Amino acid sequence: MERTLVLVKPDGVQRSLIGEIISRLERRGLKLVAMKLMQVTEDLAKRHYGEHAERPFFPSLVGFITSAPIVAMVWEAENAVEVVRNTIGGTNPADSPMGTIRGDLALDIGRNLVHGSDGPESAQREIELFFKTEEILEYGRSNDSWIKEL
Ligand code: D4T
Repeated sequence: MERTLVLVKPDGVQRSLIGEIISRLERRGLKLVAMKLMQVTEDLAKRHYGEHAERPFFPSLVGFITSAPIVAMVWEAENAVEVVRNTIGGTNPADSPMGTIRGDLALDIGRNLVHGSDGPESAQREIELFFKTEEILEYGRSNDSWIKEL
């Protein structure tokens, strides 16, 4: 089963939107397999956003993600990466459709509430940055057959 990393960024925690964001992913049917409230260090931020190191917004991105606690999660589903990206909406909330997390709850690209891995390889790399193997749980849900035809 595919897994993806989701972060409720500092703006989501400060705006008391942790529950709202988790709720949308839960209601979609994805399975939560790991979660923690944590402070991102500068080192972790730079590794997580390494692909943007040369971009002009990199320093403010690192400053923002380390500015206050975040919630890090691993969600599981078939095509979890794509499903989560679609649920979150586009990078710029101003262009995100209504019904998406960013389209409904955010306005600014630098305060876009939530992160979702952008592909299966980056998901694996990011999950390993944020979680130890033993922190990711395997369990069944009694309603699985009502979410997915098995
Ligand atoms: P994240 O990684 O936060 O889920 O966002 P996306 O996957 O949707 O978008 P991204 O990797 O291209 O950008 C990472 C992060 O940088 C911020 N950003 C991005 C910014 O502040 N200014 C910009 O011009 C861009 C492109 C927003 C998300």
